[in-house]
Amino acid sequence: MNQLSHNDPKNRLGWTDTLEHRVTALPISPHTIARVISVQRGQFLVSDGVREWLCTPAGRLKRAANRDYPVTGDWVTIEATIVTGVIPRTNFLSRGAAGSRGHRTDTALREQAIAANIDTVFIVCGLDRDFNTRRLERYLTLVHNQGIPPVVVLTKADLHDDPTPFLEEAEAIAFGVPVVMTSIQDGRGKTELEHWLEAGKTVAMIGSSGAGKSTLANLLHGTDIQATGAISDSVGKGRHTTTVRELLRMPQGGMLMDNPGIREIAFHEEGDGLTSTFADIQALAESCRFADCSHEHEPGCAVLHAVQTGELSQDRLDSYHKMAKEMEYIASRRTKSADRVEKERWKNVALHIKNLKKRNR
Ligand SMILES: Nc1nc2c(ncn2[C@@H]2O[C@H](COP(=O)(O)OP(=O)(O)OP(=O)(O)O)[C@@H](O)[C@H]2O)c(=O)[nH]1
Ligand SMILES: [Zn+2]
Repeated sequence: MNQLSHNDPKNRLGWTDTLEHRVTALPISPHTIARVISVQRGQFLVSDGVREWLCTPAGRLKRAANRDYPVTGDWVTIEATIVTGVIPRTNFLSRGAAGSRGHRTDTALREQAIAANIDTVFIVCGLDRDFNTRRLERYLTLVHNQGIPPVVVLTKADLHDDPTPFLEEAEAIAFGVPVVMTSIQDGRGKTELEHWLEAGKTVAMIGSSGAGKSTLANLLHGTDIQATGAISDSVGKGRHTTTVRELLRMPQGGMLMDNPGIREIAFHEEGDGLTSTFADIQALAESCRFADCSHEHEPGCAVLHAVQTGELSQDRLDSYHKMAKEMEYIASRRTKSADRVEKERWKNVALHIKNLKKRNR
């Protein structure tokens, strides 16, 4: 089996042994592999570790289901300036088919990949008005659901004489997920975060606008690699505060991803993210009288009891219920569309049998 060549320029972009092995199983030449740095209006900016160039997708990919269309972070096969295929992804961040939420959809619900091949997600949260534990919970659930390990990054720590209470509050929610405080003023947190950016690693950032993602990228890179809100505004770029290169090569050896699509991800998975984010409620629920207790009105509910005694905050329970409902809704939509697909299939089988009978008559 092919071993990873140490002077392969692709290594600088996060190419690994695992990918090398995956590719040796495919009928393609390894010379035509590059990584997608950004996607814009049907064009891909790709890099092979030496140079960057623009490509367009092969017709086959355009017709393919959303799932197979290349996204930022993908490793792709290329012929000249045509992207011919996507190398199987290690993982991907996704959302349900865009715009279908709350509307009638004629096609079955599809997962739409937004970014691929990510080792860690930095959940970026500013220690200003942006700090919101409910939103942090949502982000944690979201990232857990996608099966990618998160790290919580609390930016703008310099805005407080003692930011420790925020750290403690975040840690209480994050249940074992690392929480790191940073500041562009004094550079704290940088060394701790660098560990996730080692050679071969790709980190994606998620967080609201103004949370400090671009500033964090600059802090970690050591130079102004990403335009921050303030800088963009001064050159009149207005609200478009993030530049087009979505995958940045970092001096630590890894790659950092700042992709606008990731910011818009909606919940799409029922998964077990709810369980990992609300481990405290899950633990209490084991003492509920009914195994399928919804913790809303049932007698003998240990969760409601914990709210009464003050052990659990009403806010946290509300947040849990809200998220559970959202996931239930998405799961039911998924089941419905699966039912529809199944019905279609049987209709076709029935037609086929009818035709066979006709022919044999
Ligand atoms: N005091 C302080 N301000 C910060 C820090 N990090 C970011 N900011 C400020 O917060 C604002 C938003 O930061 P950005 O890095 O542009 O935020 P962003 O998440 O990239 O925003 P979008 O590009 O809109 O998604 C800017 O005015 C920054 O100067 C920090 O560590 N300390
Ligand atoms: Zn209960």
